[in-house]
Amino acid sequence: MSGQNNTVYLSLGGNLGDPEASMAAALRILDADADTRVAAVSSLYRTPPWGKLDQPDFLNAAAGLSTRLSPRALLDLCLDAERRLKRVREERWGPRLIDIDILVFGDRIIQETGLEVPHPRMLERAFVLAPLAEIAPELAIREQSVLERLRSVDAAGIERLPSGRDWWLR
Ligand code: A4P
Ligand code: MG
Repeated sequence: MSGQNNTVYLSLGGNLGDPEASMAAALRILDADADTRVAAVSSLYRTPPWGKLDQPDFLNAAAGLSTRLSPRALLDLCLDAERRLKRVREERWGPRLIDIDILVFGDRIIQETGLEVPHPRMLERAFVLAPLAEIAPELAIREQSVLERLRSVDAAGIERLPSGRDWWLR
């Protein structure tokens, strides 16, 4: 498919197995798609569990892509990458090997079954906003920049790891 190029931001996370390796593999799968290029990746962040508290800490990261895929085709690619990396989809907000969420897709607002963009819970989640602020601090979502939004949520316990931004290529 060859539509227009769009800038997309993703959130990646996991807290089972080797989340760094799973997230790196996922980004390489996306980058290998002929219509998609990984343009920016944040450092890795260690984050306390959100939602369901009695589970291990997560590793989280954000990525910026340039893609000609439609939102639905990109979602399918992400879900396919998750499946290939054997994510077990069990309890909501529970432990996982890898989770990929589409945060923002150009300036589109999408409210379909199985695809909501901007991601409805991203603005409440410091584990999403902290990595995203590293690569897109000025990105506006509902008329507020990611950095401003990050300053208004509880980011206690979130730690930026000294991974640099090339960890997914190693
Ligand atoms: N879906 C709809 N919109 C989207 C979108 N924008 N991007 C649909 C991706 N998927 C989207 O996804 C289930 C379905 O949502 C997909 O098949 C797709 O059709 P999901 O990720 O299992 O669940 P969810 O409903 O998206 O829930 P949500 O709010 O993303 O919560 P999760 O993913 O269950 O939460 N704590 C820390 N510190 N770090 C984390 O990464 N992650 C979770 C997982 C909980 N706590 C965490 C973390
Ligand atoms: Mg999710």
